[in-house]
Amino acid sequence: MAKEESHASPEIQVELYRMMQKTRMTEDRIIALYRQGKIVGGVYTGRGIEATTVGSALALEKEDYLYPIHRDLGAHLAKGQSVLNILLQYLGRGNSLTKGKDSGIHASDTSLHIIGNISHLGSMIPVAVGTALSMKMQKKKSVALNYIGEGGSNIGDFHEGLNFAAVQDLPFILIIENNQYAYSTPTEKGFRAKRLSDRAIGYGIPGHYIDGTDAIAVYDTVKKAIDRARAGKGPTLIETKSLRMVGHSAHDDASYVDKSLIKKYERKDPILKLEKKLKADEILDDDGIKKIIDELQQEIDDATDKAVNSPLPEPEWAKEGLFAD
Ligand SMILES: Cc1ncc(C[n+]2csc(CCOP(=O)(O)OP(=O)(O)O)c2C)c(N)n1
Repeated sequence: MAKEESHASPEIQVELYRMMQKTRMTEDRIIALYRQGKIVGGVYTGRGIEATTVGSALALEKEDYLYPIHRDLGAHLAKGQSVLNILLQYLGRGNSLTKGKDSGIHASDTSLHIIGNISHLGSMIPVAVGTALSMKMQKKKSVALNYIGEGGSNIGDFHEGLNFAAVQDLPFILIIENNQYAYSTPTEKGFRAKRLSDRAIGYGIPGHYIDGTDAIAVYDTVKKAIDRARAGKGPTLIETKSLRMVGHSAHDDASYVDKSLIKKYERKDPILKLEKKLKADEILDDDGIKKIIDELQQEIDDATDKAVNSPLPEPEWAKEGLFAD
């Protein structure tokens, strides 16, 4: 069968590369701030899954809704969030998105149509499906894109949310980030299915299993699912296979992960993979790559200075903004 033509123009490929670098460099800065004792709370990073988070969120339009989870910094950035807002949030500053009330990237930004997650895995699936229902009822063309880990995909909300989205033909896309470990639990202890994307058959919707380290494959598959959703044809389930290259969070050394598996995935690094392709296709050369990295470094350094020097919230703010008006 002939390979379908990619939606990822050279400009989009460069943007995928830039956003993945931005994600990794920002996470490296967050880890440094954590080790300096400046960040309290968990730091859950997505090293190794950037192609999934960036490749998917970059396929969305401004009016679409993003429902990222704990490891999806790349999705926040690709949907337009600034490095400054992310650092303010991690540092718990008074001018951060949650005004210091929540940690990590548990943060919404309705101006960007980003709805942050709460800790409880799976709980955001029915919420995102609710947004998709609202879009359908209002006859709007926006879609809702949501993520879940392979571990989180065993939660009951996964079934209820996806089944409802399927029977209602809702514009909903669910990505299962299969990064092979749910904290320290390997996939063979989590499910018997060969592929989690096969669960789509049970809901009567399309399911795709793709390489989660290939940003272009992710972008194209999500674009296809978006087109289907906008055409009123309903949801799509996508499983992206990658490896969480670091511990569950910054306090975890991942000593339970087989070293040969890490070595194997180091060779599949999503950033290096795309860099190689861009060079081979003469879309970017070493100078172009250096320019991207230098500009990102400057942006991250400036944002760090600003965020570290921003004030903490006032104690009395703790009671504010807890309930909807
Ligand atoms: C319902 C629920 N159970 C347990 C947790 C604690 N917890 C947070 S992340 C995590 C691992 C989740 O693994 P997975 O869903 O595969 O996502 P990953 O962290 O690998 O990206 C666990 C157990 C939680 N937040 N919510």
